[in-house]
Amino acid sequence: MELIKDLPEVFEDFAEQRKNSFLAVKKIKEAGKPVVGVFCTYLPQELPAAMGAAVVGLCSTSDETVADAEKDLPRNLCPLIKSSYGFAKTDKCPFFYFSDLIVGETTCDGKKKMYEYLGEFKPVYVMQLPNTQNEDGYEMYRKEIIRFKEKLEEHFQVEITEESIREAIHQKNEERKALKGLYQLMRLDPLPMKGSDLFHVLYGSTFKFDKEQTIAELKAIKQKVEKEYAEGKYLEKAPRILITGSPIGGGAFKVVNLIEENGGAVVAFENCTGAKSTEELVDEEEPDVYKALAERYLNIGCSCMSPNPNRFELLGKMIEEYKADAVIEVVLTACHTYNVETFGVKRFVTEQHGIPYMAVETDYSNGDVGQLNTRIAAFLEML
Ligand code: BJ8
Repeated sequence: MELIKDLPEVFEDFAEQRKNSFLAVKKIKEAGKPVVGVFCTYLPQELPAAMGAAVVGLCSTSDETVADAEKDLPRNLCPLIKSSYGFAKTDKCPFFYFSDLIVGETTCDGKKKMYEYLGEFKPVYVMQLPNTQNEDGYEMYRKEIIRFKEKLEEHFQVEITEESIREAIHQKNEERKALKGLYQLMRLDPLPMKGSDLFHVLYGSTFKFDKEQTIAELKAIKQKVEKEYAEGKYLEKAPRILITGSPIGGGAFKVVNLIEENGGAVVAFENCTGAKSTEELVDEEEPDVYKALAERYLNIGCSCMSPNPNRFELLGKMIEEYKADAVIEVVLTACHTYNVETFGVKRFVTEQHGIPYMAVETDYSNGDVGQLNTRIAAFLEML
């Protein structure tokens, strides 16, 4: 595939992709294709994909409906949870509206309790996610994955064959490789593109429904970036910042913008939407397809796991690979698991890797932009 548009325009298109997909999802519905709404990286998307469903991410990232949510939910709750609930309650999100089934997982306490109320607006199915990555946990999640497959079969009156799951695994792996191929360009120093542009592509691609085309597009973007780099188009040298923590699309993305506005270069995203959801492939050689899915998905190093060694392993690997000068952790307000983990992450980053670390707690509003700006500017100045 050859990219007709220039890179800035391509990045702009991806930044608008979520909104642009509203119409696409309507068309998918009209064509009689099922739509499955999902919340979390732990969900094996290969299963709905294997029955030909479109999978849409529902984690709402704006504070537009937070006030509506706060009429029912506590104010002191993670904005991602309030926003998700608010969009469902007010029916303002087309992805919620068109979802035939919404699937959540028992990740953090706030989210799993919110799903109980969400079930009053929409058909909701909850996967029981173990909180520990040990032998029993993998076996339990394997069973949960089979239970989820059976739920899909019953709900949509379809049969999901093992062959179709294998095909979906292969396609998802190809998508992961294409995403990884693109973000790994950020190992280069000086950088070939802005971290914010990269993020828009990573985030925007989750709202593209034609996966073959998306894979081809991602590969084409990579080629174009590489070509321009070889021709001498790259960014000026700047302190290289690695982002970790809670998911950061939408309202919380202000942190990335502030880092770049203050002269920092965001080189990598360890959190969901970045490497956490992409780095590891599903083993296509494993004879037991459900075991392969359980091992890949339960391995994700989210702070809802206790202990959570895989997060530290990935983070350490990325600090080295992307030659990070510092780590900034973004914690969504009232996200207790990530917040508690900042203590361990700080020690890991500063003591084991010898680079500075800062955690910022924020929500989807713009109320703290001034204060964040001051802190980020001071942090970058110190580097
Ligand atoms: S795998 S990061 S998408 S749970 S909702 S834990 S921010 S208090 S989103 Fe997540 Fe899956 Fe983990 Fe990724 Fe905190 Fe808010 Fe909970 Fe959250």
